[in-house]
Amino acid sequence: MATTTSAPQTPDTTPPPTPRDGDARGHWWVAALDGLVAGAVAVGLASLLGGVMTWSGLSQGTPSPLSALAGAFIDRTPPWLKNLAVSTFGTHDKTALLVGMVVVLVLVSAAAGVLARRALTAGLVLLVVGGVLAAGAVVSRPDSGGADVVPTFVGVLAGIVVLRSLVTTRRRDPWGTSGLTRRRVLLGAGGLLGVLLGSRLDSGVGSASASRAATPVPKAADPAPAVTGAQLDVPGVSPYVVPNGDFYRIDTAFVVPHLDASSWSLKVTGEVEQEVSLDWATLAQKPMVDRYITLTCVSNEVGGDLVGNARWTGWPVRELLAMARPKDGADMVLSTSSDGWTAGTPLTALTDERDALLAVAMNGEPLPFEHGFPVRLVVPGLYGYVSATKWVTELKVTRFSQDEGYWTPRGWSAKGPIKTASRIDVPQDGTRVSAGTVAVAGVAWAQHRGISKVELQVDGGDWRAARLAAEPTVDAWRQWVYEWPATSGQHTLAVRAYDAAGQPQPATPAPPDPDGAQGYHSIQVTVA
Ligand SMILES: Nc1nc2c(c(=O)[nH]1)N[C@H]1C(S)=C(S)[C@@H](COP(=O)(O)O)O[C@H]1N2
Ligand SMILES: [Mo]
Repeated sequence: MATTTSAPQTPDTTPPPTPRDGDARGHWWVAALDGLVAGAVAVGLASLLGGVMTWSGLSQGTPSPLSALAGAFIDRTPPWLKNLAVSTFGTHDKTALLVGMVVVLVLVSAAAGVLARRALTAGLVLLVVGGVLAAGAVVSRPDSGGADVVPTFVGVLAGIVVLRSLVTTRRRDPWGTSGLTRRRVLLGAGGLLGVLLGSRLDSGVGSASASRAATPVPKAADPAPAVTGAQLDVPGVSPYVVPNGDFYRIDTAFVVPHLDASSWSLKVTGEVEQEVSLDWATLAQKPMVDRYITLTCVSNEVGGDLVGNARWTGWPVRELLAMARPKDGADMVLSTSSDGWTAGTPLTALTDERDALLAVAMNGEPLPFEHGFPVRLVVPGLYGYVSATKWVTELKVTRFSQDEGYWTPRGWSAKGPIKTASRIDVPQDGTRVSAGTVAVAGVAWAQHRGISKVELQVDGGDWRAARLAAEPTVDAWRQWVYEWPATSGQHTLAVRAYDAAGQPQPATPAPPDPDGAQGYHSIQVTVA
C-alpha cells in the first residue's frame, strides 16, 4: 500500500496560472472597452462617409446614421415627450438629445464588447442589430436614395472586423493586456475624429458659409417704419429688436441645414394654373420690403421667451402666388423645407394685404443658418409652426381637407393664429426690489391686430392702465411700463393686454397644446 500519492511531476503540462474567475476570458471591462473601440470605429467611419456623400452632393437624403437616427427620433417623439423635453431643456433640447444618443451608443457598444467576451457571435449580432436600426432610420428620411445606407453598412462591417480582431488578440493573452493599448487608442481616436469631420461635412458648412458670406443683403425698395419711441428706457425690458444672436430658435433639425444660395430654388406646385420655380438670382432682383415682424412659437408658455421681434427683408409671397395663380377651392399652402419639415398656412394669410414674406435677411444680415438661410417664410399673425418655414424649398397650393403640416398629426391645431398675450420682463419673478417707484415693464403682442391697452394688477386689486411705448407696426410686439409705488412686503403682479379691437387676452389658463398657451403672466416680488 502506497503511503503517499502524488501526481506525476510534469512541469510542461502544468496548466497556466488560473485566472481569478476560473476562465480565460479576461477582465470584463477590457472587453467593454474593446466594444467601445469597435463602436467608435463603426460610427466614425459611417459618419465620415455619410458626410462625404452629403458634402459632395452624392446624396440628397441623410446618409449619416447619427443624423438619421436623431431625425427619425425627433419625428417620432410623442407630443408629451416633446413638451417635457422643451419644458426641461428649453432650446437646448437638441443638446440633450445628443447627450442621450452618446449615452445609448456607449452602452450598446460596451454591451457588444462584454457579450463578445462570452460568445463573439453574440457581440457581433448586437452590432448588426444596431446597424439595421440605423439603416432603417436612414431610408426613412426625406429624399433618401438606395446608396444612402452604404456608410452604415461599411461602418458596421468595420466595427465587426475590429471587434473580432480585438477579441482574438485578447484570447491569446487574456490577462496580460493593459486597458489602453496603442491599437485601441488609435482606433478609438480615429473613430471620434471621423464623427467630428463627418458632422462638419454633413452640415455643408464650407460651401454654404462661403455662399452666405458672398450674399449681399438686397436693398429694400419699401423701407421699414421708423421705430422712434418703440424702445422704453427701462433697464431689463426686452429690446424692441432682438439681435440675431439672441433670437430664440425652434426647429426639428438636428443638423442645421447649410444650403448654398446659388443652388437653392423654390417651386410653387399643386392647385395652380401655372407651376413656378424661383431661383436665388431671380429672387434677389425682386423689389424687397423691410418689415418688423414678431415671431412667436406655439410652445411658448405664459411668460416664456419663445418670442422675438426682428426686421425682415423679403419679397411678399403674394406676388409669387399671383404668378402661379391658385385655383378655386384651394385654401392652404403647404410649405416644405429642405429637410422635409412642413407647415400648413391658410392661403388667405399669404395673399391678403399683410406682409407675408419670403425673407432673405434678418436685421440687415443674410439669414443666419439657424434661422433659415437662404430663404424662409415669415407671416405676421400666425405661430411659427403653421407659417415660418425656414430653408423653404416648396410651396404646394392645396386644401386643409387634403394635407396637413408637420405638427398637426402630432396633436397640434391645424390653424394657429397667435393669441393676444403679455409678459412682465422687469422686475424678474422672485427678485427683491426697494420700496419707492418701481418701473414694472414688459412686452405685449397681438400680431397683425395691434395692442390698444395693457393693464397691471397688484395683489389682486384693481387693474391699472400701463403706459404704452410707440407701435411702429401692428405686426410687432409693443412695450409697456407701469410706475408702481412699491411698499414693503411680498407682492404679486399680473398683466393683461387688449388687442386693437378692444378684445382682452384670454384669461382662462391653458397649456401650449393644441393651439397656444393662455392666461395672465404673474410674478412675485419682495419689496424691502
Ligand atoms: N424648416 C423648419 N422651419 C421651421 C421649423 C422647423 O422645425 N423646421 N419650426 C417652426 C417653428 S415651430 C417656429 S416657432 C419658428 C421659429 O423660428 P426661429 O427658429 O427663426 O425663431 O420656425 C418655424 N420654422
Ligand atoms: Mo414653434
